[in-house]
Amino acid sequence: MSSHAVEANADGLIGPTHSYAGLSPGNLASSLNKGEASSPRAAVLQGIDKMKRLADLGLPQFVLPPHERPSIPFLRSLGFAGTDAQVLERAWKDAPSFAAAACSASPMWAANAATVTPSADSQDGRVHFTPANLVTNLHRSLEHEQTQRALNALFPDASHFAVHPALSPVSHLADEGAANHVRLCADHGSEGVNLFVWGREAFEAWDGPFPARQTREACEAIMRRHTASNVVLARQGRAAIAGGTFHNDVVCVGALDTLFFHELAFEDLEATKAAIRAAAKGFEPKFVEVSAADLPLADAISSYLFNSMLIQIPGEDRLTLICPTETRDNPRSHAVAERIATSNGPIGRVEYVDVRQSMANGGGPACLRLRVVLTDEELAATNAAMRMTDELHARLTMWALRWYREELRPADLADPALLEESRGALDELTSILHLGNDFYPFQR
Ligand code: SUG
Repeated sequence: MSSHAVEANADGLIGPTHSYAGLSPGNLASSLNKGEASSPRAAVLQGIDKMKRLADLGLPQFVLPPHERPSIPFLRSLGFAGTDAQVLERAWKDAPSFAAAACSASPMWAANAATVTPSADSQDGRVHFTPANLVTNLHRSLEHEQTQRALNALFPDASHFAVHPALSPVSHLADEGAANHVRLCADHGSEGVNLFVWGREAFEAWDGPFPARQTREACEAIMRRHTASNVVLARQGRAAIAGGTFHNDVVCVGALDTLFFHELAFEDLEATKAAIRAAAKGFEPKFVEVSAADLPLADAISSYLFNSMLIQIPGEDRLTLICPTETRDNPRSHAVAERIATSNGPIGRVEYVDVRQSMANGGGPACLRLRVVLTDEELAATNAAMRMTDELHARLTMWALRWYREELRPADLADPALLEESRGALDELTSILHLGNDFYPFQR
């Protein structure tokens, strides 16, 4: 059965501690920019503007709130005691790597917030969410509980939505959410193909130079709990991971019947394509493949051509690819993007968006958003206060200008005034987004 459905986006609002701490081995941008000064204010404004742009194109757009950072509860769990300011000071003195992890604004990358199965693909007819445990990196492993809370706030109606807890936070079940999942379909409301991409097996002795962040078994567990139909499991290319592809969405994006990817994305490309074709019901998948000769992997990763949003603008026949401005700045990537748009294939247009602050940590336009396919009835059951409108855009802009610092150096993360500013910002945000006054640990 197929009903009318749309693809909504929920973007992570960038938090006041946005910084470059070099926390993610295998994510080359994060390592390269370690120690640089960041601009939390520019970052959050770029994110807010991107959300408005998508909303203006006619796609439902939601805001996922930042998490409480620095995470004082996490530092207390390590035995640091005293006032909150003392906890922070002692942690920076005795365990600086843990303190840095407690400060990361990484929940901004909502593609890693959860894996989503739309109701058209689940047996009980509900939309299923599993927050990603993100166990591979310490700073990201702190996210899933608050993410679950945020998803419950946005999707509160249990008759339409099932928000599961994260998988057990162990390396065997390492999960990075929707960044390793692609859904292809004839139209959003009909049954799709769920492509899960994994980097290693739970009990495999992994010997790659960089971590493989998703296990096959994590994908299988999610598929089972979501009762997802039509699943294709594909191994991520080992060479891609070794080259800096820490998530599949760095080299691959799909929408409707189209899969756009780099030739090194999958370990066995032909088998992956055959499995997708066999699983597709009522449509013929279209593959838009970019060769390493046209675009070396290193250029794909530094320019993030594939970490783009592939969307169908209402009323248009062909898809639009929304790339980061870095794609335009790289001559090879730019040439590929322009050729695709003029080649009469499924992608008819390329646009560029400035998310440079996030990009410097390896987070492009596609990293910042979680896609959620919703029927009209499900859309009506979401929390309307979290939906981007002109009014919310104006309010969030004023809010950011009031609370966010223009510049932040890594050493500033230890400043107790930053903790106070962050809490002030988040406290006000809970009333803007109607989250209640016990949404964050510091409010409880
Ligand atoms: O997990 N960077 C994130 C970027 C996530 C991008 N998401 C997707 N590709 N879907 C990560 O590696 C760096 C933070 C720092 O180094 O301060 C960081 O966490």
